[in-house]
Amino acid sequence: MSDNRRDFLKKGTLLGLSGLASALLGKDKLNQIEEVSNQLESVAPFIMPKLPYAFDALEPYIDKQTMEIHYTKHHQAYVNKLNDTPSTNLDFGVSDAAKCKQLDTTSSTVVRNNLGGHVNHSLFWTLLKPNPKGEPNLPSGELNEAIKKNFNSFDDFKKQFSEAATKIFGSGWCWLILQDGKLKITTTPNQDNPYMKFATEQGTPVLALDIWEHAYYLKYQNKRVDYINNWWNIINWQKAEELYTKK
Ligand code: MN3
Repeated sequence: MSDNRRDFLKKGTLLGLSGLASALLGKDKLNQIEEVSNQLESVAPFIMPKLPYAFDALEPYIDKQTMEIHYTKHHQAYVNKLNDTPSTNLDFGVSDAAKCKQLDTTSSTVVRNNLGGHVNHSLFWTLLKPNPKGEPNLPSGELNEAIKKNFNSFDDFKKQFSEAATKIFGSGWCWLILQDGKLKITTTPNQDNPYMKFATEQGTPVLALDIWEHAYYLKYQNKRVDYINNWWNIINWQKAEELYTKK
């Protein structure tokens, strides 16, 4: 949901509540409620996105317990931490992804890690989709053409992406990004992402793969390669295509 739409809905809800409160409590109470709601909005501007499927929907590739902990504990913690961090010096009138572009090397590490964590996971969830029968899962359309143009073939792309993801030392993310009209594979450490100015490669993410151990350890333990190989079955190529064609 866009920030504008989210704001609109939030304000709509508050107006509805205010109207009810006004009828029940009178105008003074209404003003108090408005004041409290404005304060709430200013201290808690980051919101968890709804997971677009059930925790067990990505089985057998990503198990239910991993998904539940990943979403309700890890992602929620990034959002909570962000909302608990005062005075972030961010311009809040833009999307969360655009807020990442405002960061520089002098920015607070807490904001960098948790804003990155929030944006990366929000993207990651939408780039996954259930495939319980293990049907072939390949890109199509413009994105497929661009992959072939930039990497020779889908198989070459898959190999290069998997290698880059396998080689990440410690925790990080593997990305397919669009940079000056070209597709590129890149990685970031920790919760950095290619929106950030100080990333090795900057661009618009088209695919995102979480390589933190919390994303796979319960099911795969040290076998990161198996997690990566299985991830190809549950990529939401339709969403990737959307990100690519939006450019
Ligand atoms: Mn994660």
